[in-house]
Amino acid sequence: MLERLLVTGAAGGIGTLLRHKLKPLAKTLRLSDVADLGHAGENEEIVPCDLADRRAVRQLVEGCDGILHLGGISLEKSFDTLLGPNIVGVYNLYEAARACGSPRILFASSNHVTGFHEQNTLLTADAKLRPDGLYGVTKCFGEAMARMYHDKFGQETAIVRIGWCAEEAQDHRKLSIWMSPDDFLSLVTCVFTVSRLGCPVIYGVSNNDTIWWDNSAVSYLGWHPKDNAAKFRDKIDAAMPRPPRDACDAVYQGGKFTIEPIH
Ligand code: NAI
Ligand code: 15L
Repeated sequence: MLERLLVTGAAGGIGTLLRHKLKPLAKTLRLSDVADLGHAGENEEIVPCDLADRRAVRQLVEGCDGILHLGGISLEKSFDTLLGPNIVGVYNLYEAARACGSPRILFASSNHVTGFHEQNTLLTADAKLRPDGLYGVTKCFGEAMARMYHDKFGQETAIVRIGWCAEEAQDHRKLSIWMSPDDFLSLVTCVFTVSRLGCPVIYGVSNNDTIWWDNSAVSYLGWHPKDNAAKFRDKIDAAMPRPPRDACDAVYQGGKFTIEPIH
């Protein structure tokens, strides 16, 4: 069991889904965000922090032996909006970790680092980066930081390219990229308990019927996602037509992110 697990971006969508489920992993959960996190529950500490504030991040990381890094901008936005949380913030986090004994990190990367690959391509961990926007480019930066700090300093990071983590898949593309909160929780557990992690790329996806990503390189983690988005297929078919075969949502893994302008 970890002594103190830091969760950045804890007030966000995934942080809210996982907040209570993470409790068995650590004696103390240190929850951080710029947004309101409510009151600290049992075994919780609330530490507000802007990831772009280097000194504050250094203090935030002090005393933590694991970091679940969810914080940042999670959608396509202007470069100026992304710069603080997703670029400066990631540098601040890795430098703070280096100064604080290199606690293991799970970095929430995204399927948008490879969003311009077509949906009929099966990607392995060493697939070429093909970001579908500036948001994806910032996640490529985060992945590169993780790799460099591993090669230079031995810092361990699980680079998790999350598909869509939510209670439900709501459209046809998400049937292929959905990861249930329970499957993410079991991945987080594997990442923070496996004896040697290294710096692997892991596709964050459940055991769905249609699969675009191959996780065979990380079988040593012992992660076996159990849920399957197929249970949402009838509801989605009833709610909307399938996208036309030449629509971005049906061609590219990144879907509509591929047609976002530079904001
Ligand atoms: P979210 O947008 O709901 O939550 C992100 C949190 O980060 C927010 O609560 C926000 O206040 C916080 N944040 C933003 N700027 C900050 C700053 N400067 N300092 C401190 N905190 C800041 O995102 P969500 O959906 O919970 O995703 C979590 C992470 O996983 C994100 O990094 C996202 O890019 C990544 N991800 C999520 C996916 C999903 O399915 N939800 C898919 C792929 C990647
Ligand atoms: C992401 O990276 C986003 O954070 C999430 O909100 C979804 O848009 C997801 O990708 C997706 O690809 O649907």
